[in-house]
Amino acid sequence: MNGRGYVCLIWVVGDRCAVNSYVEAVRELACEILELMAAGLRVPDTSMLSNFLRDSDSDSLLRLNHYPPLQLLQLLNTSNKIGFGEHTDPQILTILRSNDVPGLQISPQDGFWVPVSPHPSTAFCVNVGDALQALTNGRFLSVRHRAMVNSCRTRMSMAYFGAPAPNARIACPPELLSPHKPNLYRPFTWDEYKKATYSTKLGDTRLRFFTVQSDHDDLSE
Ligand SMILES: O=C(O)CCC(=O)C(=O)O
Repeated sequence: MNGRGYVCLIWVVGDRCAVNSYVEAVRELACEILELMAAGLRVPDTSMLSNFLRDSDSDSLLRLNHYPPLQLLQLLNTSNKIGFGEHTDPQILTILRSNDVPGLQISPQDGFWVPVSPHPSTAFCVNVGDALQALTNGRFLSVRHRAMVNSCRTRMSMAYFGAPAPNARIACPPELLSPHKPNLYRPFTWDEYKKATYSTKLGDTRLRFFTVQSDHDDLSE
């Protein structure tokens, strides 16, 4: 268990393990959603987003989260109700599924949190990640979210994070740019973005390092 009161396990997608067929199914779901998004944006190549996830070097991963109930945490002298602190997902698209214990909240605007009801047998929660925000020049926005612990029940969730390959170039296609909608983000590689992610705090907005205006920003500031 880590200091934030939850346990998390990470599988690097592509390893041989029992969860591979689940990962393949959710990757396919993520790809279909991305193809519909690309069609909705009228991008001529509708697989231009899903191709990042289909790449054999894709850096996608599956994370399993386990949030013990607050009652149990209090016995261990930790009473933090926040199981997973607020953040945006750095990747392209997240497909999240949980048991029937609520806890996920999204923040459409600063300081305002909306609970997301779990529907374990019927629904996935789909989050736009930072890389998709950059790829669509801000048309789809990366959603800030967090997970709260339940007072008496254990919450479990599993999140598939669809990501590009390390050397993939994240750049908005020219069809989405115009003099009225100039590029908001400079092109970057997924590797560069991951470095920015790991050198900042969980809740930081890392896309600000890649905005066109912040070309000269220093990550160490
Ligand atoms: O457990 C949840 O509902 C949220 C998990 C999450 O945000 C994450 O794993 O990045």
